[in-house]
Amino acid sequence: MIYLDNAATSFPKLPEVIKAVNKCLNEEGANPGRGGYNLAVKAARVIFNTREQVARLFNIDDSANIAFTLNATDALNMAIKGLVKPGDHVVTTILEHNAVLRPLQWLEMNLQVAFTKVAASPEGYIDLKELEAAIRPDTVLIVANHASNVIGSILPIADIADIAHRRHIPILVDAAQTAGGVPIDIQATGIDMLAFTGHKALFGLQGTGGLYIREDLEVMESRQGGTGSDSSGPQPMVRPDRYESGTPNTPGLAGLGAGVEFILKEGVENIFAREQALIERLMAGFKGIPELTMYGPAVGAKRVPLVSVNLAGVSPHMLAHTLDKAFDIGVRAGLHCAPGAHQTIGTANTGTVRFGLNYLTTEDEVDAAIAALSDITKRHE
Ligand code: ALA
Repeated sequence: MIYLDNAATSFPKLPEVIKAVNKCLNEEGANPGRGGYNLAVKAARVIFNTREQVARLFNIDDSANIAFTLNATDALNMAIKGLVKPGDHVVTTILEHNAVLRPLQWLEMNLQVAFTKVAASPEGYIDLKELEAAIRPDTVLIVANHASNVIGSILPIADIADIAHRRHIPILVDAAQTAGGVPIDIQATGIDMLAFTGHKALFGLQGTGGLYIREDLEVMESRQGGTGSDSSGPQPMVRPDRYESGTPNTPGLAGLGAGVEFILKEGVENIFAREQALIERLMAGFKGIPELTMYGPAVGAKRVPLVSVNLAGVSPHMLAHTLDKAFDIGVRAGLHCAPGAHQTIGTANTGTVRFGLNYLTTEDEVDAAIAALSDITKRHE
């Protein structure tokens, strides 16, 4: 089949990733940090190595400031609920995924937290002046996605971080769609918290992700429990133990380490350039189909390798169904868990069909998607 739903999760995983998971299950499968015998030490080393690789990828000084989580949603919940207190105010954008919006809505309903969503243009960009104007004296956090999972636009997170820091407010970046595909430099941008998932552009397994928290930023842990360290007293405050109670997903993290190693070897800049070329090729082909509406930045503008479309007279679900049944092409249809992004492009009722490419997508697969769309369009004429 032709898999073009990489914005939901990358598939297939790299052979290196599968090998590392297998190796962990076969040779390193003890409980890390819960024993001094050889196998437990090997398991702990797997996790340490992955933490170090992730730190290299994002230019994080001390890998202990990275906590592994279940996914980006888990990381975002931990960051938002761990920092925001009753009565506080948060600034965010209309483009956010429910992984940001729903924790904020929960805080609004239960802890009198207020939040302001900054609007976006149909191309998926926000006005930085509007963002700055939304900051109030009680604003304690700015949360923004690095790229929209519906529109594909990339937000200027370094500029947003500058605004936040001028006002002494921390910034949390949702890098679910960018980690591994778009350069992110924590030291250069001063981003205070970065939530990432392991199973998209990092090529890891589902059930892996993480949260970077600036060393001196106080964020409450989301759960307490066994950490394998300092068993006798209350929850240890030492990082990353504070944020990682419970047995971790060691095999998943072994795979994540191999995925990040691959990315470091290829170079994020090169990955971005290839993905940019692939999505431009797809969009240039789609442009030749007048019945097709493409959303987001114009062909040639920087974006993550996804594009949402609608074909006149065909519902997104029907289009995705036809792509699957007649052409063996897998894409995501409908609403993609970011209602404000859909409002922004006028697809709140119907949704879109989203094509999600990645570094491993081939030109032939892109061309097959263009040909399939042309064919379906002709059938509906
Ligand atoms: N958040 C993922 C997506 O955009 C699952 O599809």
